[in-house]
Amino acid sequence: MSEYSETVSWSSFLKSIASVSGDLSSFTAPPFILSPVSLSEFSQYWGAYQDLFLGVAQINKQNYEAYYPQIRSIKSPDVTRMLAVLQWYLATLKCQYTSRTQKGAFEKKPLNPFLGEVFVGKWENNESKKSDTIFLSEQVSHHPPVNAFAVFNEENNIQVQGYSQIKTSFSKTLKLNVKQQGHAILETNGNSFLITFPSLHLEGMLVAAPYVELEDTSYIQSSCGMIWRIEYSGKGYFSGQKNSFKANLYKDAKAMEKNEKPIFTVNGQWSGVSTIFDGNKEVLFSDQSKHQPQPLKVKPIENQHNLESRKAWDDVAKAIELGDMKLISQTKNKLENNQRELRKKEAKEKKPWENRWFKKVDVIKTKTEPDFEGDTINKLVALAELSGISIKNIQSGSKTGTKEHKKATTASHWSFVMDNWLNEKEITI
Ligand code: HCR
Repeated sequence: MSEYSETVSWSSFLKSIASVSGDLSSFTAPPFILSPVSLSEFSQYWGAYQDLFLGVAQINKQNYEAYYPQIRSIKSPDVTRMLAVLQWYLATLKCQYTSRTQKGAFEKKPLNPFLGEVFVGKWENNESKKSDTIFLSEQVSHHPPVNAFAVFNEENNIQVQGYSQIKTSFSKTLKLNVKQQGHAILETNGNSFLITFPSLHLEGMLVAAPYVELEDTSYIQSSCGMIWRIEYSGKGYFSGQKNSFKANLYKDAKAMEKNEKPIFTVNGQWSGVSTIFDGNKEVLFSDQSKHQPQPLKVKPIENQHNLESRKAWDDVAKAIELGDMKLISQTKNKLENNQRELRKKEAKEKKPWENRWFKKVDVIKTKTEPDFEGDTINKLVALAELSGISIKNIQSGSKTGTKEHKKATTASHWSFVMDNWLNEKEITI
């Protein structure tokens, strides 16, 4: 329970959200529930655990048995890679969904990024530039809000890219439900992995301490055929603990659909400790407290471009920190009006906004044309086919057999264009 739970403002806030439906971005929240951080910063969590991320790239025939000495039945580098990808992925979940609610803090409404907003930085690994991991995030659409991201390390030959579009809705019981569209694709040394996103909801609203709980299922499909099915639950479903999950590794999607015996089962808390069944023996798989997220290095605001998130939102962020509602709306209105003017100007001049580092590719259309855009989009199509996951613009991880898949007609996806980044003249890291 937080200090706000018994205040009049929290109860009037609860009353006001009861009347909101659909898009949370159109809802004006009181200052104490506003975060000074833009949602465009959230995708940095994909790279935060540099040791685990780069570790995936270093697995080979010679060293794969040494990665998980406690697990005796690992038979190939592919299996070690699947385990390492899961371990990295679980760590990113911890960052994505719990990093703002540590030490008594609670989830707040992040700033809603404007079209073209970017957030960039790097994780420095040692002296050479090639060994730095670069992080790029770009708001590629405002209505609906879509954030695209890429995290890559040249020296280690590893990259994860993707995009997320969220849909929020409040239930009658004041639960905030969030569904995600989009995916992430991890590529390293000839291996690729399609990662779908779970649904989530906020718990703790009635006691003024909202936190994220994941729900349903997500998948990690590898180009080697193997697939992880990860099921999420809160307190009391699989166990008495919050942030619980159960992940089954199958040799392929067919074995998963037929509910065959998995190669491995991992159980536990994605924000804490998990164990793995090695034959009949249960051994430790991952302990999140043993890995620390590495902070992203971001340029000081004075050296940033006007499109860079922290510079663009600086006045609003300061007003939020002061808790000054009048100043918050003044500074926010200024930014939003500037954006409206820009859109009008673009419409008048018939020059629509051009995205910077990401390109929208229509998978259905391009599949029938010889100039199929971008290698990664090819991989997305191939991985989706292997897994039976829909390539259409519906909830992340939906299967091809569902009603939603049959009804949907579009399949456009955001893809990172490395050349655009290499030719970037204005934004620096
Ligand atoms: C739900 C959420 C906004 C969306 C955030 C997403 C789903 C965005 C994509 C990222 O890759 C993963 C991610 C992580 C965040 O945990 C999730 C946010 C948590 C809270 C925030 C709500 C909109 C906050 C609402 C606050 C209430 C009290 C009004």
